[in-house]
Amino acid sequence: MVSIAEFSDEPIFTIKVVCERTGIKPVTLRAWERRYNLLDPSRLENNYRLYSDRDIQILRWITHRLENGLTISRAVREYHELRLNGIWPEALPILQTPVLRNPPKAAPKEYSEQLFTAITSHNEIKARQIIDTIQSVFNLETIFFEIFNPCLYEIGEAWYRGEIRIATEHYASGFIRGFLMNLLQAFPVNNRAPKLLVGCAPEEFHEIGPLMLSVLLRREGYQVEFLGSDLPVDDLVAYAEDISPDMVILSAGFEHTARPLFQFQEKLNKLSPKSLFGFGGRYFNENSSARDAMQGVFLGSTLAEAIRNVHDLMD
Ligand code: B12
Repeated sequence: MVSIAEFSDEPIFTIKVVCERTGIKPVTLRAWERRYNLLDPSRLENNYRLYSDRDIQILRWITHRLENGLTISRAVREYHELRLNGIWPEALPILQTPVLRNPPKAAPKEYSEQLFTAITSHNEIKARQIIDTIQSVFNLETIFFEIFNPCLYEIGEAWYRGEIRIATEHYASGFIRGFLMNLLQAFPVNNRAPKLLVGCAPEEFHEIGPLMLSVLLRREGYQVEFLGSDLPVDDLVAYAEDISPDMVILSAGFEHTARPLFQFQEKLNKLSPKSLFGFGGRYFNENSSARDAMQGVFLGSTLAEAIRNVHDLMD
């Protein structure tokens, strides 16, 4: 993680370059400066503005807050408050630079099929190339929901029909899991944000759903710890007692993995301060009576819904 303070404050970039790199229109940038005292760029003799690398990082941080639904005045106020307390926000990973986006050459479905072919033929070089391409043209939601999920679904179906080996299915999930872990670690950890623990119910090994959720929640600015698969309930409660998370989020895909979760919220309620319990996953999507019977909050049948619900609960 890199603090914005670590970027150079030498004024070298014109407004044109800054706007290209941040995706902000010049007129908007000037308005933000005027109305909210956001930046104080140096001036050339002809009065042209000059910005630093640090200014660009500040603007990227601000636009990321806007993408998260904050108003500009609130985002700038948050930034100024941090600075008043002597804190520099963490820089966003370069991955998120909007100006890298090129128009896609094909629809997500097509990339999903290409990825399926590359992975099921164990062609890692091709799979890497596809990942590099999709990262430069699509946002994370498209990559997760429209490329990875259909690809994994097809892999599951092909495995079920006996068309691909178990080794291939493991290779596929390992490849995608690896990419998601790298992504998770590339996002800054925000120590001041609500703390969320995310993982799988006992004996549940399908961790890609909760891992995707962790990446998206960390991108939203939450302090997320991804704990992986097969978490024993009592150990998790003991860990929650140690670190007092705001919420523990667990995923279950089968009846037998969901069963131990029925007493989970009750166990969390004995802790002080209490932590919320959020749950989801294939089993709950398919069994409305189970999700109604469960104590805690069903976060939704999709990850996008889960993000919205976490926002509401954390507010
Ligand atoms: C990869 C994979 C595995 C890998 C997982 C590796 C890993 N590190 O994650 C391994 C090899 C371990 C595995 C094992 C098994 N698997 Co499997 N597996 C899959 C596969 C191919 C992809 C799963 C995946 O990651 N999908 C992508 C994610 C994002 O989707 P998702 O998990 O469905 O999650 C979505 C929602 O459920 C929700 N969600 C998920 N978690 C959460 C959490 C919260 C809080 C919220 C709000 C939402 C949410 O959001 C997601 C996006 O929409 C699926 C195929 C498929 N159709 O999904 C089969 C599949 C799920 N597996 C299946 C089976 C049968 C098994 C095994 C029983 C096989 C066996 N005989 O050993 C074991 C069970 C292991 C266990 N106890 O958990 C079946 C399940 C059938 C069923 N309905 O019961 C499937 C559907 C394959 C098939 N077509 O038959 N599997």
